[in-house]
Amino acid sequence: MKVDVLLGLQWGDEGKGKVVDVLTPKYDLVTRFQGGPNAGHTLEFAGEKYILRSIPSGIFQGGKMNIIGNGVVLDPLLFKQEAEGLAASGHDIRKQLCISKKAHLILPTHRMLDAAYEAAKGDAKIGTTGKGIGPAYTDKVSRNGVRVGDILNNFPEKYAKAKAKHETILRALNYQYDITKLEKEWFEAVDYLKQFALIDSEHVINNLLKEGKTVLAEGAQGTMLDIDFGSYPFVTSSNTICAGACTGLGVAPRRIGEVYGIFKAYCTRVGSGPFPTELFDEVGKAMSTLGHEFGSVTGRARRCGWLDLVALKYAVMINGVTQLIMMKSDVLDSFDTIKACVAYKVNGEITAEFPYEINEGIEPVYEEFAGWKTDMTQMTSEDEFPEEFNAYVSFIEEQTGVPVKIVSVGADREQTIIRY
Ligand code: 2SA
Ligand code: MG
Repeated sequence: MKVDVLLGLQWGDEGKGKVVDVLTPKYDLVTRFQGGPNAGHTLEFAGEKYILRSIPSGIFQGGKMNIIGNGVVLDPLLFKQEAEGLAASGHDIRKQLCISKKAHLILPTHRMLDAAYEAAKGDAKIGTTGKGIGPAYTDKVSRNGVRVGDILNNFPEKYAKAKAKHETILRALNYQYDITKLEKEWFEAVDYLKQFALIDSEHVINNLLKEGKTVLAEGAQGTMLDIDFGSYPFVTSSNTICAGACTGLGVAPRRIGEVYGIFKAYCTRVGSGPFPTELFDEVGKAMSTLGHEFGSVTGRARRCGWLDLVALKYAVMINGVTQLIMMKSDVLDSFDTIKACVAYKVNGEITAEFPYEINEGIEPVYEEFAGWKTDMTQMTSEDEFPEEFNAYVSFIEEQTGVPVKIVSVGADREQTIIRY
């Protein structure tokens, strides 16, 4: 069997959590392959709202197995809080969730380093989530990391060694901090982690595939935040693209099946960095208000703008997307006109190819569409879709060369329409 991959095609917050939750009934196993508690996947069903950060979104589906893969960076404390929160609402996940021994740990000092590096950047801040993601991946790549499997033996020694290195850097940056309380709670959380199955996940996943089981890999953040292909340096520190599922789980490229690409009918971005179609007017404000565009983890207001097809086509290419999933079109239900960026004007020249660098000089070139001006939130079939809406969707399909298979018209699990 194959691993199907579900990814965000924009700057994150496309609504991946909701879609994984809708798709999981089809899969035997749901996995996370990169990122960490910088993610905030929101799921709403049966009148309840849950936000997942490190735990895969398949956790609510009838006792299915979920795996946190080797490509993830895990903060035991935030993980414990997340798991305990779920337990308090009646979801004991201990039997369902396994964690790769090769996943790297986020130490308390990683969070301090994240803050210290951001402070040192002054005006050039990335606007990170402050969860220690960058420093944890830095240690992984520089071969100084501590892994989940390390908690099983000689852990205090390994921890002390890593911490000492961090302290040297923090001192050099003249960063003041006190982690006494945080460290104590963090160590309690490391103990808590031992209740879970800590596994060699690459073997488990490949064996399940051999047995004919189906696997879904759930991406976090989005393609435009990818460490290689995103708007560097305003990116996260992992490969958020499809290839990241291979390295972050230990599955071969030929094992990848469907690639579901999720995008919003418009665009949002949190944190700093270029955003060519960003709107600073009433239209942008309307998107923000109607779409409740605030970060699910940090609560930060998301910047809003029109759909950027230059970036979307790039994301489709890099990921080999086979099916598109359009989210939050209901936010545009009342708009008179809808726009989509089809090219950039760079120094007077028009290009439809995503450039090396996006800077302030870039001007989006728009195609305009008549708004559908219809409340679509109660629709249950594509037969009910207004003509204007179909025109917008068809245009996206033409531009990207990929069918839009699912349209989401509201936050609830039920408000999801599968097309043809
Ligand atoms: P980091 O913390 O090192 O990964 O930050 C680097 C950049 O990546 C962006 N980033 C995100 N952007 C959108 N959503 C993210 N997850 C949370 C969510 C965000 C939140 O899903 O709601 O709650 O604010 C996410 N994670 C990282 C970040 O803004 C930086 O630009
Ligand atoms: Mg999110």
